[in-house]
Amino acid sequence: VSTMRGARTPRQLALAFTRRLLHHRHPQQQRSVGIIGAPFSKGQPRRGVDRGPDAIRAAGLLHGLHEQGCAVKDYGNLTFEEPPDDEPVGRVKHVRAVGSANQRLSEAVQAVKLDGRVSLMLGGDHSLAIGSIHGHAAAVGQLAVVWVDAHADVNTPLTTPTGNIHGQSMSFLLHELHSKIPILPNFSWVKPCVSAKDLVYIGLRDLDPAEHYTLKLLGVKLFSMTEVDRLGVARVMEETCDYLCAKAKKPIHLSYDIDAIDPAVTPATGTPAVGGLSYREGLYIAEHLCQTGLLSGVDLVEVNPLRGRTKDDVRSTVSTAVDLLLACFGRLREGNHPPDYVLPEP
Ligand SMILES: [Mn+2]
Repeated sequence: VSTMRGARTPRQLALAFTRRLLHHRHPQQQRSVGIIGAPFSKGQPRRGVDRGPDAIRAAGLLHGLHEQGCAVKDYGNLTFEEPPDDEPVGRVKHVRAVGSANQRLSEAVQAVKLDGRVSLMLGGDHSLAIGSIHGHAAAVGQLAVVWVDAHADVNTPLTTPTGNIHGQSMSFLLHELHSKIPILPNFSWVKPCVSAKDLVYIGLRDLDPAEHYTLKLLGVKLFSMTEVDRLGVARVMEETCDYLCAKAKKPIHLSYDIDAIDPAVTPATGTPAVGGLSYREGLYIAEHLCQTGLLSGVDLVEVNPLRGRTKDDVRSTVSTAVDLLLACFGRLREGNHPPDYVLPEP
């Protein structure tokens, strides 16, 4: 083989050089993805969000990931038990169901991480971020969390105006809020695992007073839609990554709520809020985080195929979710090619 190498013609050498150059411009390290479906809806009152995982698969997620050179393993959908007598605790609804579902999810995410893959959790409602982030942190240690959402989901069980746990997920995960969280059935396994300084919010526009107070009190970095308007999404992402990587490069967990995108594009979701990210801004966030090479866990939640008024509403929501995920795992709008691509010679 070594003599063959030495015998390469100038033309072959030039081609090999061009190929290396192309690879340099298109870094496409093989990405290994582990998909977990979490068809769970008890963190909020609307039925249908449990159909998210299968709708996203049916829209071609796995095919798309394969096409762009990812190694994909689908771990299938989790099944969840319905605890009997799941009465509200204080104002908080379905506590036991949410607690046990997230414990199961945490274990599933840990298994995917131990297999050496980027975990991709398809929800389901956003209460599932509790188990997903908990499991991710249990497997890899300290995380940076990028939470892309119209809402901050940081009410505590004592401040929640609705009792829905999908609006409280982050409160269970933050070290700084530990003393504000009451003891709840089926939640004893949850240990806070995220520091306020390792969290960035993008896309906020619908916060409760207690949530706004909490974020200011803890000094959480946030880019509301006002900052997205003022700075532009490119600067927002640059500042996000500078901030999170200031001290050390930690693995990044991206928790993407589809309602971060404007409901004109993604209407099939439970709590839409006008004035959201455009399709292009949404994609840019995913592309930028992919290119850090630090994405280690991803959630895509709150796609609810029963919430659209028309078939097109649902189609647009689900296909946007797929596009966001493909961008998370290497798809570029400029185009892609397989790493071993060779131009045919006449
Ligand atoms: Mn959310």
